[in-house]
Amino acid sequence: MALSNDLLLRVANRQSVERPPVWLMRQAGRILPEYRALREKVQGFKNLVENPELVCEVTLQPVRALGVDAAILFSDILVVPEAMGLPYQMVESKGPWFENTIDSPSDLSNLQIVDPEASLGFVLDGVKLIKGELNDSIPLIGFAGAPWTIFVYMVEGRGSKTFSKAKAFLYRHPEASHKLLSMITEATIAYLKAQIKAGVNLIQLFDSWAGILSPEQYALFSMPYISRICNAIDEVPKTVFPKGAFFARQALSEINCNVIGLDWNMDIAETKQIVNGRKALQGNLDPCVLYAEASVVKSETLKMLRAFGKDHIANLGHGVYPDTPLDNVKCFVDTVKEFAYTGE
Ligand code: 1CP
Repeated sequence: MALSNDLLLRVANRQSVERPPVWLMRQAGRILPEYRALREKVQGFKNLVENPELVCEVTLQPVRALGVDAAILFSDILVVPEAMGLPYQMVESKGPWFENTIDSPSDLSNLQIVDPEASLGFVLDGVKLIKGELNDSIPLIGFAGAPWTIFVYMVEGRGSKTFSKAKAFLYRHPEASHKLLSMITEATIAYLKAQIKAGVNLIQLFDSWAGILSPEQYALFSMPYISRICNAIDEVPKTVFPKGAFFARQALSEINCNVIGLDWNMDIAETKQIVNGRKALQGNLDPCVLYAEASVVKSETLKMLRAFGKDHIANLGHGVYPDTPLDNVKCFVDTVKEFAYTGE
């Protein structure tokens, strides 16, 4: 079905557009007063994530409030390790916590193969409700964590400063690491295919902890699994966001994805040289620019748009921080929407 605003999909498919599409990572969340109000009523993050009606409502909040060019499914990457047999809790103002973790190769036998229709139905029902409400206005982005980032949570059991547990597992148990990464990859492919069947128009892989690996480890333990997922999915365009892995840009240009997401450490001109027109690019304004005065938000956004030129999806270099002034988020979105490519 044709969408009335398909800017995002056109850029992902390398078709021409009059201006870049814009959305923000973490646009559904604490920046919006209506999200904070709902979170006060609904006790616990998981009660939100596991309720399709609320998932739909929270997904649409930033679409209404900000007029962005895409909706992103409200969920979390952690639903996959949970479906594989490691339940998580979201501890208020601390973050995720897993009661059971993968401590040794023998723990892999506790993990299950995932049937998304059976164990992640709340996400798929949410997608169907969102698609109905969006009524073919803008695309819906589905997502999952990249296998390495999910591996980190399964081994560490929470966020970390050093990630030494997860990295130690790679060095001590390379074979079991590959086995676990393969299991996560298979679960992720099934999950993303189910999201696509339910209606998402593009998928994004979040490799949030990509940057803690050495280039050599990244080539061994992350890239092959991302590539396997991209090869398994040809129904919709695919974005890969390798946070912090500036060294992976060349290899990502050569795999079967459509868009590479950049963080703010990655220089735009240098990235364009490396990628050499093979992929569209997404990003990469420093989220902290949005704490500045509106005039600075505007000038920095325009500087970014001009540096990227065409084949660009405007976004931040990572998720928007919860205490960002909402007016500045709007200023960022509006600056992109008022921009027009001139005929270079
Ligand atoms: O109510 C709250 O404030 C809880 C905060 C919150 C939110 C709003 C969490 C806990 N997850 C989410 C939603 C979420 N998570 C989305 C929604 C869609 C949107 O972007 O608007 C998405 C895409 C995610 C994905 C996610 N979860 C990632 C990858 C993206 C990234 O930011 O790098 C990661 C690493 C997580 C784990 C997670 N979930 C929540 C927190 C606080 C964390 C990170 C904790 C850590 O540092 O390890």
